Amino acid sequence: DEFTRRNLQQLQERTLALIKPDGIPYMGKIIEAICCSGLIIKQLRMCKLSRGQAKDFYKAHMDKPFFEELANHMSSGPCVAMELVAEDAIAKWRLLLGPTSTEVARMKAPSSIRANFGTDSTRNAVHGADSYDSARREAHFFFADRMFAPCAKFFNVTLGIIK
Ligand code: IDP
Repeated sequence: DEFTRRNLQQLQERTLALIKPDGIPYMGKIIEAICCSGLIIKQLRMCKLSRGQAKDFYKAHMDKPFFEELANHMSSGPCVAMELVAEDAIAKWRLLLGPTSTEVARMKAPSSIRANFGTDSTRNAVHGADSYDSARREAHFFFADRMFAPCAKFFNVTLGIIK
């Protein structure tokens, strides 16, 4: 019935997580924090974004004063993209990563990933989709070729450059 369907859907909510170039030195600790929090890594892929791809990923911020700096940062080194699955995965991952600004994160969420591994407002170690629609768009951005990969049966770990 509808109730069961909704619950099953919620149990399997998916989100997109990204370790940004400045977070790469801490990727082991970040992945450990993800695994300890009850989020399941369904897919994981390391890639280096071009400047164009970084701008496309963050196109919602095109008009912001920090857009160029953000695109430069996101294309300055490799990223690790992960598709995470859990009940309430979107909210769970946003809570674990913490507020956007590292300074605010250190004050308000001292145990968050950004508080621990961020540097400033741009270099804040990780990204998380903030809604169902952005989760879907961003998962497609990094895993377009694997959107219908079976869950739980096998886990896809790919090392490569997205085309
Ligand atoms: P979020 O990553 O916490 O969702 P958004 O407002 O969506 O925050 O911003 C996207 C990214 O743009 C941030 O993660 C950060 O890297 C960068 N950014 C956001 N606000 C600022 C700012 O005021 N100065 C510099 N960079 C910023």
